Amino acid sequence: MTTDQPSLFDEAPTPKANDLVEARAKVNELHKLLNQANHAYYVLDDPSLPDAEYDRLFRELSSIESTHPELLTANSPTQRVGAEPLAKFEQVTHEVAMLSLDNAFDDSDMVDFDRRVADRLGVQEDIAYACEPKLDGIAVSLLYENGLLVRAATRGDGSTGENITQNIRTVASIPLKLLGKDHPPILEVRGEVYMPKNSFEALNEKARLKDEKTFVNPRNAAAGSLRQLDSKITASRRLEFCCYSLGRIEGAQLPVEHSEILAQFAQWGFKTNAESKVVLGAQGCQDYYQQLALKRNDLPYEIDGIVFKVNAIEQQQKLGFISRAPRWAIARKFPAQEEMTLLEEVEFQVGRTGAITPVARLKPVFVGGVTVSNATLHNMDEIKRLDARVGDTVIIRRAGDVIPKVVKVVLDRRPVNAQDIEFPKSCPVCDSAVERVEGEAVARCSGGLFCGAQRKEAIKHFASRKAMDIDGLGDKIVEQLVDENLIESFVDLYSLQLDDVAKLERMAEKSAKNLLASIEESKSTTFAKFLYSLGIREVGVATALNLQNHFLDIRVLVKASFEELVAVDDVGPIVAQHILNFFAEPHNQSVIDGLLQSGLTWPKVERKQDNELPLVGKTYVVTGTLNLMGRDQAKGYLQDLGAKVAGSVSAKTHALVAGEKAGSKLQKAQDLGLEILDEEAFINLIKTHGINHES
Ligand code: 5U1
Repeated sequence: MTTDQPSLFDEAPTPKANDLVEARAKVNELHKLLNQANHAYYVLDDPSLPDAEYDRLFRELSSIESTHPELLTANSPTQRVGAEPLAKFEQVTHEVAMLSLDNAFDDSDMVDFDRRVADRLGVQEDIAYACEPKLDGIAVSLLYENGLLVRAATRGDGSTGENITQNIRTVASIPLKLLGKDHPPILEVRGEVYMPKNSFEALNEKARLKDEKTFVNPRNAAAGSLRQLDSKITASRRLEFCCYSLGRIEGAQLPVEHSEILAQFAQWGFKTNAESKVVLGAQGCQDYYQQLALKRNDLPYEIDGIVFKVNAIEQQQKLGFISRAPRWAIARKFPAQEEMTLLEEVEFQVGRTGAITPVARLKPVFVGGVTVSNATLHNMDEIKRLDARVGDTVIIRRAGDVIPKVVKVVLDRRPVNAQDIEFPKSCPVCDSAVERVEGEAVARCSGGLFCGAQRKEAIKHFASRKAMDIDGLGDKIVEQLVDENLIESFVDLYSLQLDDVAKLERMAEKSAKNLLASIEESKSTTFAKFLYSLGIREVGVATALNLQNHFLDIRVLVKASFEELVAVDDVGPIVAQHILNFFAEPHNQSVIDGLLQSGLTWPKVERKQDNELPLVGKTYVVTGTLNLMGRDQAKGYLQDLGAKVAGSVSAKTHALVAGEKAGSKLQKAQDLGLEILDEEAFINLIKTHGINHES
């Protein structure tokens, strides 16, 4: 009989062997601690150790491994940094084929699917379906022997894939050693490796700065990162893994429902999708699809649809497969976010700050749920990087509500007469010289408010809701007023006469009167709104509020030095310089004087005492739709009470204000156990501190 207990008859260990025994025990303990910390950080999004402690344990393990190389194993937490580059990927035969999925494109496809399932099973009652988002990544299969990761493979053609074990070991959310207990001798887990949206943006931004090729979408970035022979490159990319099904199991049994199998996988340390849910019947599937469609843009990863699977494994087995797709699952697709179309023309638009942006005029194409005929090309560097020419076939991407952009040129389809795109040498609107600041990608018209385009944009900004909020002064009216030479700057708005306004196109006398009344009404404002409306570069609503609360008086602000400006919360050297430049410009000085002489006023701003800033030191995040106020208004109230308002939820967030249709931020706040205030609770909070949102 063998036992782990030392025998009385064992020879006494030599000091060296003793040292090794101790080192082995320490290595095992460090593996356990680091694996648990990794799981808490990357899978649960709930760090269990401070970074400094994690680093200390990691260094301790590395140091033991370098003194005792015999204790270094492939599954050590130190081995996630990548290994020696491979010459090529070996082929892997999948013992159980990796399936693909049939697609459903609309509600009726889903109803048909549900009917087929019920008919084949011969059941009358609603079928239970496990549903979850379909991640837009790369399918992989992970093989564990006795709880240790021994092989990872791509899907390939479903029967044969590529061995990408070295690369997969670098993905922090994949357990190298299963957590928990009762690990089957053989377990194959399948799921998707993907790149979260923020990692994708950061990776592309880095590539742009280095003038390198960018990835078209997060899926391509994930694929490109996984198919690297040098796993150190994979290690440098932030990939994640989410499991969605069993490949095979030997020597143990799993639960009898898909949703319970996923719960078991989570126990063993795998990330499963937080949005997963079991619903009943075709109606349940449709409701789930609608809910996820609303959340889609807020999720931290890209999805291209929803996967619905019959939840009972016994029913799955009865249903079986047709060719490579199971009869018990279907992918309900969302509208495509990328399409191909023709680049018909490039126009150059001049913005409020003079930035000249090339805009692609496209043959209209349906993408991301809308018809798109314009897309941004950002700047000249981007046009060069894409190598775009007029006449090219291009790929347009419209993800979420963001402006559609040209992400790729299909070079194979380039016609012989495709034309180079020339950047204008002078402003296309006012003919002033074009300036390009060293190191900046943006070229600007130097005409300032002499340029009609900049003037129009400045006035539109001045009148906008978060600025002077002039009801009825829409973009078209501003354009007419400038084109008819009725106004040159926003000061002139305050001397407009009824006759001037009434002669504009499609302007009835009543509307003209209403517009003049709104202009008059806008004279009572706040210091912060006034500052924001001036359109100083990089001074948004939050910065304007900070400037107001710091300087209290415009006469003090316009004379502030660089040092005084950078002392304001969230004002860095660049913003401070923009503010200085703005107030130093004689034209801007006369605009400010003119506005004040026209009668613009605001209540005196008093310095708040510390006891009037009850939320000082607390960070809030506001998300979702609030019914009784805008999100900016809610943020303003929080700032008035001394709170900091952040854009994303983290362990440092004090509380989340969550309106309707709150998405991933709400989920994250719940996962982190943060305080969550609905609109009513938020209104009560500000009320207890003397703010009434109705007044
Ligand atoms: N979320 C999810 N994606 N996905 C892809 N589940 C899922 N299941 C799949 C595939 C190919 O296949 C199973 C039906 C085995």
